[in-house]
Amino acid sequence: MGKTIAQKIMEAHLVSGTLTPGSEAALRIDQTLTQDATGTLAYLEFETMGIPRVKTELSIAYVDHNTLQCGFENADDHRYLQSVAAKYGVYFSRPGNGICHQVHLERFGKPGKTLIGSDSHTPTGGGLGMLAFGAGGMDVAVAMGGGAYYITVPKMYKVHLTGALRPFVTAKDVSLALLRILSVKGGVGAIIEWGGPGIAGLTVPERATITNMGTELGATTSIFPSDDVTRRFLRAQGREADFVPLESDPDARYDRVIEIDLSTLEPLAACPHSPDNVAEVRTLSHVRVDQVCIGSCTNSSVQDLTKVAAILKGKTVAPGVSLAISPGSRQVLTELSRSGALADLLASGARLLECACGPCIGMGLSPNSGGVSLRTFNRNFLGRSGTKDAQVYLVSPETAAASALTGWITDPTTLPPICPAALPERFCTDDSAVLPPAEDGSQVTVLRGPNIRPFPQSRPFADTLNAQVVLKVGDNITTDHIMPAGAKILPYRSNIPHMAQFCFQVCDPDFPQRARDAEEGILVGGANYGQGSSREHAALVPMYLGIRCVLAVSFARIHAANLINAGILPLTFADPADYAKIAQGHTLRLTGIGDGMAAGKIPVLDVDTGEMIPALCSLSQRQQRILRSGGLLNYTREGGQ
Ligand code: MIC
Ligand code: SF4
Repeated sequence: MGKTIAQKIMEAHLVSGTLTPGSEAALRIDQTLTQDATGTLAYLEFETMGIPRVKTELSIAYVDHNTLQCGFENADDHRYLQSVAAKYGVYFSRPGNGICHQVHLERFGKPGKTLIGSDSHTPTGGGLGMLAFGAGGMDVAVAMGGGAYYITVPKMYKVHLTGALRPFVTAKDVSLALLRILSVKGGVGAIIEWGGPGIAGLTVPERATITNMGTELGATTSIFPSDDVTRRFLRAQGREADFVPLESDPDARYDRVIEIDLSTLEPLAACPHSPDNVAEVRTLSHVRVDQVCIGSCTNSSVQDLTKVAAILKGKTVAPGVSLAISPGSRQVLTELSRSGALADLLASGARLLECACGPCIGMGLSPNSGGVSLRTFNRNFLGRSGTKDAQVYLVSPETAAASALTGWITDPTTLPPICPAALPERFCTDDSAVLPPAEDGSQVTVLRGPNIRPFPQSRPFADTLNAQVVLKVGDNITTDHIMPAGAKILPYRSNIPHMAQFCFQVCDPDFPQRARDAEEGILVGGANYGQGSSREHAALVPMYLGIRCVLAVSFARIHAANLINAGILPLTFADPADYAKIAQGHTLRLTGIGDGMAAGKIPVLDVDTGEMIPALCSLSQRQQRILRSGGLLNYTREGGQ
């Protein structure tokens, strides 16, 4: 039988297991990336493994999230990352060099290779034909040490593109069109391969916008073939030698095929507060705009910002709008300044921000109270911007620029044609902001600031658990609900005790105290619990607060893995209707946990109602062993593979 692109790459990297969908496979990982907000924990975890040097082909530590430095914490973390990278054989991308996914695409990604990154948007590399997964920091630490990455083998979906995009309709609109079809849960358990004649007209940065936003579908990852377009991109980056062709076999089988005719698409927007709440931009023309932010790992390439500059050229931003632009990388900023596009952006009244995540993760630029913010980013979860009552819409750079000029949400297809500056045949490829590791790491001292606190200890599971439901939440709870980010909290990513006071702040500010008082607790959640970020803090902090089990209707992939790694038992309702039967404050009794994990079902008694609630756990043998040890770190220390 023919194979899909992902199946070919998985087969070439298979360490153990089989590629049957639903079974567990262990994959050899060629490259890893970390960013600073998740990287500190990943390297602390790596250090506990006692391995002198990383064993991957390439490991790189980026600094792009916590660059505001309002106190000593971030700067200390940067120093820690730089020193730990130098010691253990990891390249270090300095703050200001750009957003991890953008820089990795430009300078390091290679078709056919495997990549895991401690950031959920690592699938951006799929735009280049990489098999790239977002993962928790512990999984990245294990991969750096030469260990395999374990995945539940996904189903295969194909999106078949025909036709071509009309002017001012973009890759972002393609992503939003798919989110409208599939929703934020629709990609769970699947790898999405993009193909069909329509892909020939999409550049690598456009493909990367699409694979980046595949994360919002809950997909395991997304991937494009590696073709002439890929080769041209790599040539322009001075890396043609990294090109290998990759395509699926003509008789490859897919579990689902979705057809999209690009020529029928129009500009779309994701309305508050979910990326799948999609509407046509033309239907939103009554919405007045306060802020426009252009950038993030989704839409900050030279191509994106050159088009924005062409729309803004010779015009000025509406008086009621604050327009902020964060280029994705130093390369992007350099190219904009070379072509003159930067001058056009500045002349329009745009505010230029650092090449970093910035407003996307609430690091500055929070909107005004009740403000409407148009963002070219990938997430508009409640409160993520830093202003809880802000209304955040996700749009393309073209829609963002058109709206910045009028002060209202504006369909860019109503604009006159533009002539953006031509894209360079050869990009400026100055890697001086990427520091190579020390040749002899034993001479390097790791520098730790006072904000780096010891890692919380999880406990092995007993056979019975008797604990209170300390919080019950609904569907699509994101990791931004569980462990919010933003300028006030992000500096404490290496300080779990400090972060604990903000856990579930958006849902219930009393949760941390209640959980502490209960000593051991259970969380009850709806469908798609833990969607969004890969931050393992969303598992480690609840673990620190005594949470032993999460009983939900269903889980997002990376978060379920992070719960297991943290020693928290993820259970699903055998009958989703039982979700309604359990109330916050009830006591649940789980018995026969050891045998139950092996059998895939654990009986749960609601002590308050006397009712049995059958619960399921689909855990591989390795995951059962991890939970019995009380988490991945304990398991690895005990010699587990
Ligand atoms: C995000 O976009 O939510 C983040 C911030 O990049 C996270 C990582 C983190 O929480 O540090 C992600 O996507 O994984
Ligand atoms: Fe950074 Fe935003 Fe991309 Fe996350 S989604 S990596 S915060 S730019």
